[in-house]
Amino acid sequence: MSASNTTLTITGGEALARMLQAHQVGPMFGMGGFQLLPFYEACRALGLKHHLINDERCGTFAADAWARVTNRPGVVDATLGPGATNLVTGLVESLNAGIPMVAITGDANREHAWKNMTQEARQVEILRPACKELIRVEHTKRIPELVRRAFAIATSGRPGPVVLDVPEDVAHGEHDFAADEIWADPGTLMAQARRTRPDPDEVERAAALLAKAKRPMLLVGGGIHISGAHDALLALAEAQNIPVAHTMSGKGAIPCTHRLSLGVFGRYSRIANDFIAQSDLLIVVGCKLGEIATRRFALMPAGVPVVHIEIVPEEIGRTTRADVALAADARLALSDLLIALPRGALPEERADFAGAVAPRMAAWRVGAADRLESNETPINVGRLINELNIAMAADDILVADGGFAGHWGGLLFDTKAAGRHFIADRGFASIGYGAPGAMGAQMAAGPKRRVVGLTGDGGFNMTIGEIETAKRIGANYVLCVFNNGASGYVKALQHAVYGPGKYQSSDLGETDYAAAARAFGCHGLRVESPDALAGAIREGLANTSTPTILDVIVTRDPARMLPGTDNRTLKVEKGDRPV
Ligand SMILES: Cc1ncc(C[n+]2csc(CCOP(=O)(O)OP(=O)(O)O)c2C)c(N)n1
Repeated sequence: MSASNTTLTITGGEALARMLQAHQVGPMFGMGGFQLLPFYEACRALGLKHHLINDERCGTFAADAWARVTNRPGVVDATLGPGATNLVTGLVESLNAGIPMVAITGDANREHAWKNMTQEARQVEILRPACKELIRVEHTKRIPELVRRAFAIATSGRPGPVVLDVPEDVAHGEHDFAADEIWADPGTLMAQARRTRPDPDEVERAAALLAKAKRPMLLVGGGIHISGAHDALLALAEAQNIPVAHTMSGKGAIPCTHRLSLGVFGRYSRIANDFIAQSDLLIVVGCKLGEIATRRFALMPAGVPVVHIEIVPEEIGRTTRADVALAADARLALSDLLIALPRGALPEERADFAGAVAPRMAAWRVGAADRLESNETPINVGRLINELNIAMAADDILVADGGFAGHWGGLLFDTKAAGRHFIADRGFASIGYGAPGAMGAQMAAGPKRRVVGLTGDGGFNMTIGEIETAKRIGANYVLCVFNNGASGYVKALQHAVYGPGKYQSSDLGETDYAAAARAFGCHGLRVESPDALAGAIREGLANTSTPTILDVIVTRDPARMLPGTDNRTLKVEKGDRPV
């Protein structure tokens, strides 16, 4: 009998599982309930990797980080009602950051829906604005078609999360599927799917502007990773001698150690904003030019032409006037631009402009040495990041939580190779991403590549239960907890805006996170002295049999917590140390 006329009489839940298998999904994260039980049973029977998480929000964070490492859709599931509503924060992270994800939610049996069914909520309405698309599955027999649609939407255009909302009767109901209905379109298994080229006339205009520009710059966002456009970017930057600045999500666009790397631009700039002020052409790549990138829309200099390469056409011109719109996939647009440029010598001033990058960065490092090499106790966070720079391999990945972890990590961590080696949840900047994000990234990276997570104590308090998951599933990352006994970012802002001592609801109790980690069966080390950092990090990186939690006691002085000036605070108190 050929596959085409074999009949599979299976539940909707099994059809879902078989379709996910056809899409070659990685580990799935979820927490079950009655509605999706047939899906769970099919995962078991088919041998799919599915992991119980302790909180659905953390499931979405883990799936999001997994997707950032692989560019393939992360998969998460939740039961109806509270399970579904717990997905919201993670879905919005992926939506805003353009990360492909498929989320499956159980929903009420339609025979009794809206008769005060237990745990019932208007979850479709709650979830719809939190995702790129919500697909309500009304017929068991349509599951193959709708799963394919979910992957096509998740991976194309600006990728994003797609929710498949599956009522109980659809998941439990049976249908006679023809075996050849279970298939996946190979073009939709990962981002960037369905690449588009820019308008050739616009490419010519961009090339003409670039050919005569004396001080051009590339400003790069997270789209560079989604597109996998690193080689095309480097080829253009090197051939044309163009300095590259990036957002936090765009870190790794080119290696931070590259002679053309200006580091982060926008609110957390070191030297990049100064170069932007001198530039005569800005080429923006895969970046929304939002609040942080533009220093609350005050950064982009008037009168300097902007070429905007962006996959979502309507994003162009949304915050910043664009002179040339390359509405396209970043990789194709960058390579088309390079091809369209005239051969021959570059304008003379280019060498001076690009040549100034490395000495300026070196000078900045000298100025920051008091933090990077600080011997103070409690530990200076700059010293911690510097020790990670020394200890981590080019292929390793740093995952940073909201709060100071993202801020300090985005600023000071040096990627040594192009690619997504720094993952921060800048789509929504929720605290609580660090631990589950490190788990998802470690699952994606495999045991040979090491993942280090950074989290604040507040963010860790939110999600500590997920170290139980990490231990159970073998996500043996190293997690550094910035133990400052505070909702530190908030306390530092209160200090800067209202003055010393004017703190409200920003202190946390003292907690021994190393002991807590040991209680979960993980390796836990408390690090109180800067001299102990290097050894503790090495010990964590060498431990591939359990997660390692480093409880790092960092500064408790709110005057010294911010690594740089935050432009929302009008006055910066004496003692703040802008980097
Ligand atoms: C879910 C969520 N709630 C509130 C905030 C606002 N917020 C930003 S940083 C911060 C402090 C976080 O404290 P902690 O996790 O201990 O990190 P620290 O800043 O001290 O390093 C808060 C509350 C947020 N980003 N996300």
